[in-house]
Formats: sequence, structure tokens, C-alpha cells
Amino acid sequence: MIKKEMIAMLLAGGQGSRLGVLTSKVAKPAVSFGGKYRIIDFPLSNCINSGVDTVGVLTQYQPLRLNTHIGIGIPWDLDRNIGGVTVLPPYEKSTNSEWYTGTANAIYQNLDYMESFNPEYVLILSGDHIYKMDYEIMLDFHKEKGAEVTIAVMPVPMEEAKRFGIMIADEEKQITDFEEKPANPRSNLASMGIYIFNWKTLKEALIANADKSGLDFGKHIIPYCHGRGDSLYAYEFNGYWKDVGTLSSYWEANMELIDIVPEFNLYEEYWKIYTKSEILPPQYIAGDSVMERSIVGEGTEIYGKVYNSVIGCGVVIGKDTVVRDSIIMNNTVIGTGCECYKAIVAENVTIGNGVKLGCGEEVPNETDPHIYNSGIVTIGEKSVLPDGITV
Ligand code: ADQ
Ligand code: ADP
Repeated sequence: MIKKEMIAMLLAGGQGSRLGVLTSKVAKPAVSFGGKYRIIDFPLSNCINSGVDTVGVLTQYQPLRLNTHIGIGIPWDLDRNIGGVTVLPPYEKSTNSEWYTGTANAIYQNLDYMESFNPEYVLILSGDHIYKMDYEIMLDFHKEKGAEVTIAVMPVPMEEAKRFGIMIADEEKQITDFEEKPANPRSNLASMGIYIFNWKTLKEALIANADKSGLDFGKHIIPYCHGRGDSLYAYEFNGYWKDVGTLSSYWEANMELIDIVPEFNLYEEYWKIYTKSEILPPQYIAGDSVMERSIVGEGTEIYGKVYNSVIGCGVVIGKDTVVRDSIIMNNTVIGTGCECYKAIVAENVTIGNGVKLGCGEEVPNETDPHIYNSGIVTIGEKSVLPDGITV
């Protein structure tokens, strides 16, 4: 009989509406990041680097690019006969078919998948975080404490605490109180949305709460386990971790890669981030062009001037164009004589000549805070911007 000590379930199906036009056509975990990666590369690489070789990826919203990217898991060495990576979309059952209505509902609908590996532990991950973490060390902590549930936590600035699950832990790191996104947080110890459950505990909790609508870990499962007296522990993580769920956090995390001494380092040999990449020619940097403090993907051609920016693969930046503090994703073509300041331009965009991006007035949008409230101009995938316009 197959037996895997710990398997991972990676939640990658949320709509990601706070990323506005960046996620109108792709799932958030498939959004490109850092010039050559996609967000999901980080948790997937963490899995393989931590020795977790069985990963179920729960997809739902706009999964096409995500599916193509993951494929059979070759870049992450997750193409296995037993285990490996399996994409798990919601499927038609004989009774009670439904979409994944919440994070825990998505896991609940895949009880059979998990059961087939007969695991001791299940690691629950989000597909939208940028970090490097050794889940094996977290598992050691979980075992050492004799925990039923371990939640990875991090202190966050107090003013941001209400965006997260917040907990109070004692000196032994046992969780004494947990509140999901409290209006008035009593601590700044935030849940990273990364959990290790004993399989038996998880299964029982999911079955007991199966009828709740929008079944969610933070809202239902964790409070349920806490309420019935399971032993919950907080595993404190001290490295770099960023939830890139908003345009400003996404922009910031990209910009942090080009800091003079980046806190998050992509160049470490011992913890590689793997990705699926196309075979592309080398970058071409033309005479008279400028490249300063930037990351540039393969196959890109630079004829203009680029400062403090993250440029994807297969991008063309025309002559006399200036790009500053911006993120330009794969295969976007920018014409000549353009100005592009603090902008995020998605993949496969075509920008004409003499276009000005991010040079207009900053108009905070208070009625619809989902989009354009960050002073960052964002252009959605496959947009075509005609010559001479200002955005
Ligand atoms: P949120 O960030 O609000 O809070 P949530 O929206 O529940 O997290 O999404 C977590 C992950 O699940 C995302 O990767 C998302 O794409 C995916 N997901 C959401 N709905 C899904 C569905 N129906 N099917 C499949 N996947 C789905 C959580 C915790 C907080 C914690 C933060 C940390 O609830 O306690 O502080 O994460 O970021
Ligand atoms: P999204 O909200 O972008 O669709 P998720 O699937 O990660 O992405 O959902 C996160 C939840 O947080 C949503 O239910 C959303 O309503 C809520 N939310 C929206 N904006 C914010 C914000 N600025 N800070 C914290 N939570 C938010």
C-alpha cells in the first residue's frame, strides 16, 4: 500500500480580484513574478526543496495558464509515478457537485485524493505567497510539540494585522486564541495561511463542518479545531514572506528583488526556485540604451532606457523609451519614445509609439478600492495601446 508521510495541498483557485486587471484572464498563482517566474513557482519549489514530493494543486478560476505552466511537473522534478504534482479542478460527482466554495471546501472535495496516499500529515499551502521555507523544519516542530495543527506565523505591522488570521500564543508556542481578520486585532502575530494537520484531525474537522457554506480554514476549520480543544501550535517563521494579493504588495515584492542588497535573494544555490521556461535567445542590449538596477528575462531586446525595473522574457523596449520603477511582463512590446513610470504592464501587451504611462495625475479611487488605488498604473493582458495616448 502507498504511504507518504506528508503530502501538500496547494490552494490555487481563488479569484484574486484585488489584483485587478492582472487576474482578469489568469489565476493569481499563474501571474508572472520577478522577470522569469510565476507566483506558484515559489511554493512548488519549496515543496521539492523540502522533500515533499506529492502535491495536489487545487485550481478553479481561469486555470488555463496555470495548467500549462505546471504540466506534469517536470521543472520541479514532480513528475513521479507515485505522487508528484496533480492538478485537482472541481469535478462532477454523482451527488452534490459544486464548485470549490471556500479553501477548506476545496480540500474537503478531495478527501479521496489525500486518502490514497495514506499520509500522516497534510500540509496546506497558498498559491500566492513569495517566500522560501523548509517545510520539513516546520514538520519537525509539529512532531516535537505533539501538535494536531501547526500554523506558520509571522509578526506583521499592527496596522496590517486586520488583513490576517491573528493569534495569541503562550511561551511554549501553543495557540490560546485565534481570530480570522479581526476588526480590532489584539496581537500582530499573523497566520501565513500555511498549516500542517495530522491527517486524522483534518479529515474529522472537514467532515464535521462539511455543510457550512463557503467552508474556509481561517473562518471555520481553525476556530473549530481550537474550540474543541485540539492542540494548536504557532511555528514562527523569520525569513522573507510576502502575500502578493494586492497591487501594491505585488509591485513592492518585485521591486524588492532589485534592492541593492535584496532581502529576498533569487541567486542562492542551495534553495533554487524552479520554473518552466521557454527556450529563448539571449537578451540584446542595443548601443545607446541604458539598463540600470533591473532584472531582465531571456529573449528581451532593449533599445531604450530602463531604470529600477523588472522586465520579463521576450519583451521589446523601443528606442528613446524610458521605463522606470515598472514591471513589464513577458512578450510585451513597447514602441519608441514612450515614458513608463511606476506601471505594471501584463503579458502580451502592445504599446504604440509616444505613449505615456503613469505620468498623469494620480486619482485615488475610493469607491472601488479593488483597482487603481495604489498610484500604480496597470495594463491588462493583450491590451493594445495606440500611439500617443496618456494613461
Ligand atoms: P486569505 O489571504 O484571505 O487568508 P484566501 O482568500 O482564503 O486567503 O485564499 C488562500 C488561498 O486559497 C489562495 O491561494 C487562493 O487562491 C486559494 N483559494 C481561495 N478560494 C479557493 C477555492 N474556492 N478553491 C481553491 N483555492 C482557493 C488566508 C487565511 C488567513 C491568513 C492569510 C495569509 O485565512 O488567516 O492570515 O491567508 O495570507
Ligand atoms: P481577492 O480578494 O483578491 O479575490 P483572495 O482570493 O486572496 O483574493 O481573497 C482574499 C479575501 O480578502 C477576499 O475575500 C477579499 O474580500 C478580502 N480583501 C479584499 N481586499 C482586502 C484588503 N485590502 N486587505 C485584506 N483583505 C481584503
